[in-house]
Amino acid sequence: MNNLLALNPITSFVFFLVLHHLAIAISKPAYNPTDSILTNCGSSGDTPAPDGRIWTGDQKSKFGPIEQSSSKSHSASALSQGGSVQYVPYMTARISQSQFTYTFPVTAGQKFIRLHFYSVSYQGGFNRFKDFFDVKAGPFTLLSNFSASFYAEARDTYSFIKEFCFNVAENQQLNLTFSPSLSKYAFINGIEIISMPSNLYYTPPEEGSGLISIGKKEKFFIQNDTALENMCRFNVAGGTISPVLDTGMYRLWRDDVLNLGLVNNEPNLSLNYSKIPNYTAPDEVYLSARQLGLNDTNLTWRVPVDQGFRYLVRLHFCEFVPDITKVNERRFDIFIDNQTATLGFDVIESSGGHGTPTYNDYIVTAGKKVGKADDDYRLFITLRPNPSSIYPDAFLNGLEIFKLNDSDGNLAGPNSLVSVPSPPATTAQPSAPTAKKSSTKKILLLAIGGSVMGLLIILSLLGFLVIWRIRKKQDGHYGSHYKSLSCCWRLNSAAYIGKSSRTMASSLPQELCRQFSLDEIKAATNDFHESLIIGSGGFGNVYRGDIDNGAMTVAIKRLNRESSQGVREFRTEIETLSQLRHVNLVSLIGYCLHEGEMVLVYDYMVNGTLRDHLYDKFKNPLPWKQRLEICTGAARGLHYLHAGASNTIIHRDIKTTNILLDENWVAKVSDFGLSKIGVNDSAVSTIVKGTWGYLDPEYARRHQLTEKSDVYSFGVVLLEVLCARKPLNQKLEEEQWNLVSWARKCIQNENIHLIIDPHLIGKIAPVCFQKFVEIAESCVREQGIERPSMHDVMEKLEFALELQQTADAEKEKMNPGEDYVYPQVSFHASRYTNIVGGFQLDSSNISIDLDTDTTGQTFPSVVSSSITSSHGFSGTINSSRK
Ligand SMILES: *[C@@H]1O[C@H](CO)[C@@H](O)[C@H](O)[C@H]1NC(C)=O
Ligand SMILES: *[C@@H]1O[C@H](CO)[C@@H](O)[C@H](O)[C@H]1NC(C)=O
Ligand SMILES: *[C@@H]1O[C@H](CO)[C@@H](O)[C@H](O)[C@H]1NC(C)=O
Ligand SMILES: *[C@@H]1O[C@H](CO)[C@@H](O)[C@H](O)[C@H]1NC(C)=O
Ligand SMILES: *[C@@H]1O[C@H](CO)[C@@H](O)[C@H](O)[C@H]1NC(C)=O
Ligand SMILES: *[C@@H]1O[C@H](CO)[C@@H](O)[C@H](O)[C@H]1NC(C)=O
Ligand SMILES: *[C@@H]1O[C@H](CO)[C@@H](O)[C@H](O)[C@H]1NC(C)=O
Ligand SMILES: *[C@@H]1O[C@H](CO)[C@@H](O)[C@H](O)[C@H]1NC(C)=O
Ligand SMILES: *[C@@H]1O[C@H](CO)[C@@H](O)[C@H](O)[C@H]1NC(C)=O
Ligand SMILES: *[C@H]1O[C@@H](CO)[C@H](O)[C@@H](O)[C@@H]1NC(C)=O
Repeated sequence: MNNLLALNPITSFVFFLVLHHLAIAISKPAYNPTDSILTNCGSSGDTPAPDGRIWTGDQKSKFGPIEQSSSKSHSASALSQGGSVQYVPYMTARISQSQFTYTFPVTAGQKFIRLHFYSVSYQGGFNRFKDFFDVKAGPFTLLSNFSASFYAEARDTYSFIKEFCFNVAENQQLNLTFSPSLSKYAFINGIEIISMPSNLYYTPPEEGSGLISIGKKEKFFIQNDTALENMCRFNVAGGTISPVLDTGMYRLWRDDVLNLGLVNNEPNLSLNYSKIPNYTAPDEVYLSARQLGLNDTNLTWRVPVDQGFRYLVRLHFCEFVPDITKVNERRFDIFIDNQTATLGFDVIESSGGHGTPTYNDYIVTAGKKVGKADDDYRLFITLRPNPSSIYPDAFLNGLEIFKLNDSDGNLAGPNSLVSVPSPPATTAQPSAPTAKKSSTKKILLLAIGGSVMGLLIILSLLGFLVIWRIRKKQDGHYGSHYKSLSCCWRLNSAAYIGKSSRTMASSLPQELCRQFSLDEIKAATNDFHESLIIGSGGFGNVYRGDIDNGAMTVAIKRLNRESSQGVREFRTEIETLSQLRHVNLVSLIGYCLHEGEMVLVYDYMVNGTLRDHLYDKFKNPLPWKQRLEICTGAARGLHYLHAGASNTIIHRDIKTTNILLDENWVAKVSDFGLSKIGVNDSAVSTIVKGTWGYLDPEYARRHQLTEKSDVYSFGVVLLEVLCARKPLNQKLEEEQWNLVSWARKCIQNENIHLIIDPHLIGKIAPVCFQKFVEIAESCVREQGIERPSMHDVMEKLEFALELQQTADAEKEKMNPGEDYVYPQVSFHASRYTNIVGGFQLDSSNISIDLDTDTTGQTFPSVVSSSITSSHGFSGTINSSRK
């Protein structure tokens, strides 16, 4: 377990927690699907997802797609990656303005079909909100006149999964056809087909079976001629269960997030599956329940559904409370859609015993098909104590709801109607997901999803890492296979950038994220020639170099020999870093480890550092909107490091020279994770690392590193972008040396508008200015606890950008083509009473990059500083330049 121990303590701890769940899932899922097809649409080759499953690209694949007309469908990459959406299968899509069909040669039987969508704009001019299409599977219409963008927008999300159940008869193929509406387009990011045990959701035809049909006498049978669509799947009161931890079918069980009743669980009880098969639901579903609170009269779940359809409602129960072992102790009534479903239900009576899981199925027709359909129809599931019960109580462990096809084979409900946010994204520039303020339809299901998704992704990433490490240990072949696979990620990201110079990459797949020889590196950098140095920092010099006979330009970072740690740690670290993929992170291509040289090879960023475009260098000043876009992008990258990656990564050295810009001016955070490589690990707790001027005062004081230290540094970046000033400039009056103290003072005095970059005067919409200053101010607060999370910063910046775009669009509408000027307004600080300047630093070992003179160069390693300050920074620094 050396690999595990090499990770930081927090991660190891979380690993430990997750491990024991995973061990069960890995060793022996209760069900093993015969078909398991994962298609990564618009992509080629095999790519692993964070949960360890391998997605296969649809290019040159045996499954299609088959085009109907001569105009072919495209493989396109998403133009943005918001929040913590997974790379696979979401970053590429199959996209087309004409019909295309996938044909899957599957075995006979009942299957899950999961369609994965990521609704953003795509390469090739496929803009968001321009998609409208039908999806058909055999005789069934799964989606009709469907717009993934509108659907996502109405649910405040970007990525979502539509899950269907479908029976494939003997010798039948499964055809999935995507047909765009006239002059619109259809797209799909991922298709998942997984077998399910027979009659898990379908009804066996035997006598005596058949489902209760609410309000009707006859029993109902879900037969092979029926298709289902999942509407919700809750692990009631138990937290989200990620697909890897399901019983083998990769179903996602969400937390029901109901603020009602009492939560009860018995995690160590061993269950007796004598009533239902053990693959029905994970044990966790049956070992947690929501029961009536003291003053509650009932438990009610309201699930949004489409009116007029028939639904299968499955309620999962298991009596696990130790004191309740007999019939009649907890007896309750069940109502569905305000109609009586079962009166006097008793779980022990029905299941046959304590600790024995069971479920009840009901068929209900939601509402009546009268006149206009209700856009916001909710199915009510209500449990109420039965008067004959010893304890007046009711409880539920799990809930699943499926929609059944109508008599025309249709499953599609009306589309979500929301207004398109203005202005629509029409630029060729990558326009990233922006914050949404209002949606006409707040949906329980996805409102829940949003809050849980992050955790889920972290969980599945962790799971993936664990699986990967375990498998690597057990099976060397898998390990090396994986390594070559992880290179595909790199391939995808090259495709994403979509420039001819980069697409070269596709001709050398296995060799990316690779190990370079020292000779190769020397050849690329002309033996580390000074003229090729493009930057330098605490870790060493950065060179520009051409590799593969000039086919590709890269940035080569040569780490200082003396600052580096052991070879094994270095390698472990690199493996971790090379798995971090995000549009707003600089990609690590490979490394070289030879004769004590440690070298990292990165994508080369044509437009250099953000700082280069702010001051000192004579370049065209960046327009305000572009600065906002860059800040938003950098915030996304940083948020991904904090929350979206396999474990929390604190950057520790956020500054404008570590935010790089590619040829499309997309911001890329660089140098993440290097703080771990660059210093001896044992010293981490005693040596404060960072860059002077960006350093979190709380961290400097207490030596406690948290994500909030990055937030502070990011706040400094925001101020730098707004004011085009260095964080520290001792050429100014003493009061102004430290940008943060000075800016805070100006904010307090409501004259921050007087110190902004002169190039920006008249260019910032007042509402946007207000928001931006508010964000920056909150980031650089004294106490970490008062600062927002990177997630909040990201969302607020997206909002600020939207405010600016809306204001610009209005100005443009009033005076097309003409220049416009915004009035200059001051920031109102009245709401910010806790703005105080100055802080104290004890004498401590501080190792910092001293970001000083006008060349933009930084000087490494300042050791032993003793600083006391009550107003901004002052004091003594015993610096030693190397
Ligand atoms: C599930 O039950 C089957 C038999 O019904 C058994 O063979 C299998 O080991 C069980 N799986 C788990 C994970 O308990
Ligand atoms: C439904 O299909 C499954 C597998 O495809 C088969 O085992 C089962 O017998 C079928 N049921 C009926 C009633 O035909
Ligand atoms: C598809 O949906 C859009 C928006 O909901 C609507 O304007 C359009 O008329 C619909 N088209 C069809 C063919 O139903
Ligand atoms: C599926 O598509 C293939 C190829 O287009 C066709 O031959 C086959 O008949 C289709 N199967 C079904 C069930 O529609
Ligand atoms: C469950 O078992 C674990 C150890 O196996 C123990 O630490 C934990 O306290 C137990 N939980 C309960 C609620 O008994
Ligand atoms: C329940 O109701 C009683 C009496 O009305 C009240 O005193 C008590 O605070 C309530 N408990 C809760 C948890 O609301
Ligand atoms: C369920 O409880 C809520 C609040 O306790 C109450 O308003 C509602 O009328 C109850 N519904 C039923 C069907 O008892
Ligand atoms: C069910 O009852 C609730 C109030 O108890 C109501 O809001 C809802 O509209 C009812 N649903 C139907 C289908 O009548
Ligand atoms: C499980 O439940 C069945 C039926 O109630 C019972 O016959 C069996 O003994 C139980 N098994 C265990 C291990 O308790
Ligand atoms: C789906 O619904 C069932 C009943 O629920 C019907 O019997 C099927 O005919 C229907 N399937 C199609 C393709 O219409």
